[in-house]
Amino acid sequence: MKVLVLGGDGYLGWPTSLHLSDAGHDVTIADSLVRRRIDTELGVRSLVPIASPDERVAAWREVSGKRIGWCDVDVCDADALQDLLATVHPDAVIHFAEQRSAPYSMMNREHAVYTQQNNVVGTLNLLYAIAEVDPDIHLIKLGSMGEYGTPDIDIEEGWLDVEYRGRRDRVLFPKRPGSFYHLSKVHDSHNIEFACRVWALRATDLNQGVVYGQSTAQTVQDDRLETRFDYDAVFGTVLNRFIIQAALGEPLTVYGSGGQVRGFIDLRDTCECLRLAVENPADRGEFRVFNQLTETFSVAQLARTVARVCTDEVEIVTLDNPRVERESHYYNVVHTALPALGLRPHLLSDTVIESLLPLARQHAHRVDRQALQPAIRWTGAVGRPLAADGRGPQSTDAAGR
Ligand code: NAD
Ligand code: USQ
Repeated sequence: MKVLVLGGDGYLGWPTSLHLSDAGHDVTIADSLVRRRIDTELGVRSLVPIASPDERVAAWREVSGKRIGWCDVDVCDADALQDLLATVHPDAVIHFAEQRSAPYSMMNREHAVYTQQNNVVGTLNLLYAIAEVDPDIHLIKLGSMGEYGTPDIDIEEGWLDVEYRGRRDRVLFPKRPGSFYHLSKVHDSHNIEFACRVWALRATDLNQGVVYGQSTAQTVQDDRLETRFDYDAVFGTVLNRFIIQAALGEPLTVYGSGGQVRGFIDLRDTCECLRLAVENPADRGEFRVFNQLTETFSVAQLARTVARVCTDEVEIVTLDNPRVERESHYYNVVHTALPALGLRPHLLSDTVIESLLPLARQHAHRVDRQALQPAIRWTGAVGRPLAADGRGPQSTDAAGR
């Protein structure tokens, strides 16, 4: 199949593109490279060095003999996006191209506005482009488990059957997200559902949990095929951060009591879920939602697991929680749709954690240890004047620290 991957230069987009290409699909990547510019803004860099786009596709061609197309397109540029869709005319579009850090979106007003503008406008542009070019194109959109928040009832896959005062209906699952970033995903989901209902588009919304890991069968074939690995407190996600902190001899930073439970998924399974979604499209008019996670853990449980597996002495510190979130709550998520399509998950094991420790030690010299500490508080920017350096990704100043 012909697949267009928006955001294909990112942590997930690049290994997914390789996985799809390896599986025989014809892949084109579009990315504005804004994520690389945000590294400059924050004064950090991926723990593992990443090659330039040209080097990446050339390396893949050398290693596999397969071609991946590449273009520099901002999804917020509606005309450029529609031209791209008309030129490539894909069977499926995978949309990874969003600002994806919750702390970044909570830095101040400008970062909240940038996040919602980039994400909501980009997705709206994509819905219009699909409707104009070919409504048969299958949209596969990366959503987030954090859209649901932590309700006191089971979390269904996107939809909820309700009975109220003797009548029944099927409604979108009520959402209570925990950051302006996660809210942008909720707005996207509503816009996509509307476009499926009104224009009969076909869409799959993948409400994914927190991803961990760095290597896939394709990325290990050449250094130039490696994907990014974020360790800093703005873009680094919790399990990746704990593993890197343990490898560097730094304390593992548990926010609050650590009783927060989240869904998790191995990077290799993310790539496979995307392949399954591409090869099993939604029907015309269907807004299909999959909860894309394989296991749930509390943050404290993950810290203890990483500390046990790391042979060196590891300290776990409990920090005053910079976020506003429940630290003790019910959490039970339905996630049967992807296994029903054939997903055979890689569950978190000591071997997975052990395999990442040497990688982190190998690149330890690239780490700015101060960037490991959380500096963005959910309540921090409210009622205070904006920092002069907090202008968003075009700025090259260190923001928020
Ligand atoms: P990432 O930041 O590494 O990659 C996103 C890519 O999209 C970057 O290469 C960036 O340059 C590009 N991009 C952003 N805005 C763009 C725009 N306007 N036009 C063109 N390109 C643009 O993020 P990731 O971790 O690979 O996440 C990809 C998607 O998966 C995001 O939508 C994210 O919300 C979702 N997700 C990620 C995780 C996770 O744990 N990493 C978990 C659940 C969901
Ligand atoms: N946490 C710590 N210590 C840390 C970092 C995080 O205790 O050093 C805690 C946070 O307080 C939170 C949990 O770990 O309770 C998860 O935080 P995270 O930064 O790993 O994940 P989150 O901010 O939710 O965002 C990440 C991705 C985002 C994706 C989301 C999936 O950045 O793109 O949407 O995971 S989910 O969490 O399921 O919504």
